[in-house]
Amino acid sequence: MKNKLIQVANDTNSFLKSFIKKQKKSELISAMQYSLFPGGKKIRSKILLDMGVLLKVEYNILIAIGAAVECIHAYSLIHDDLPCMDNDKLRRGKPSTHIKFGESTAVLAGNSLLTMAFEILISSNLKINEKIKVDLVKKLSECSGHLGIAGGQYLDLSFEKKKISKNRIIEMEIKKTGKLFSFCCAVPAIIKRKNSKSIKFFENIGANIGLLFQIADDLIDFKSSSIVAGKKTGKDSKKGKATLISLLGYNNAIKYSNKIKFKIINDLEKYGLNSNNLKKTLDYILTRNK
Ligand code: GRG
Repeated sequence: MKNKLIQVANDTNSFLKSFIKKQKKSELISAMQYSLFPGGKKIRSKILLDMGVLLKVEYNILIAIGAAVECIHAYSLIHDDLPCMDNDKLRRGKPSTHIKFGESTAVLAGNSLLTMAFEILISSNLKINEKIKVDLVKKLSECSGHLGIAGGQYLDLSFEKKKISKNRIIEMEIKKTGKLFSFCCAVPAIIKRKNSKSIKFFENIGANIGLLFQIADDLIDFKSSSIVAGKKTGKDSKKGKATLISLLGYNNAIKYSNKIKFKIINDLEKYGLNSNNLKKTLDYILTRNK
């Protein structure tokens, strides 16, 4: 599984490097590249490819769309680390983008990565029909905005140092982290022009994968060392973050994540052996240490 993830990360990075190379140069490019590579597991691209196997979508198309997703993800990490958000100085084992380039450059590099994601989706490099591109742009903007990542981040910050119910924490985590995974899972169904019920089915699987991913991320913050994780750990409890671990406790959070994993596997049962890659990725998500 690790080799496949490395392959996907390399292919996604190659796509991004050649996409950037074809553009005119600007002063922001260094900060944008710094937050895209090296580092970053590119796990969202991997999920996209695993889901693509279920509906038999071409690899190169999925790599290009994964590259767009990774631009949004990199943008969200740059902004997440800013002093006005989580104020983190270390990311992927190196200084956060605003530490390296200054706050204003980091904000602008983040904004530019957001728009680059949409440039990729509508570019001629992506060999799919225009109507599908519009549907992808619509879905990705929905997942990134106030009903998705940005809205989830708002909730995350506003929940600090408050007693928050399980359902509200789940809502926050599904928006903040799950929505980008929902997009990845919906992509193959959008490309294959499936109906809205089927797209919703895949989005729901993505939301659960995102929830699983966020619980694993919180477990890393809880138990791992900063050196291994490549970012500061132990900060959730210091900041009074509302997480499923702070609410349920360590062991119950693990039990809950296994329940979600079982639900995802159950949902994918009809795809038989074709869902094996995804199952291995889920195991990786739960056992990873960074
Ligand atoms: C609207 C895109 C957008 C952003 C503005 C700052 C913000 C609002 C949202 C932050 C969302 C966020 C940082 C969610 C956390 C998700 C998460 C667990 C990130 C870690 O992802 P990994 O482990 O990181 O995949 P790597 O380093 O492997 O890429």
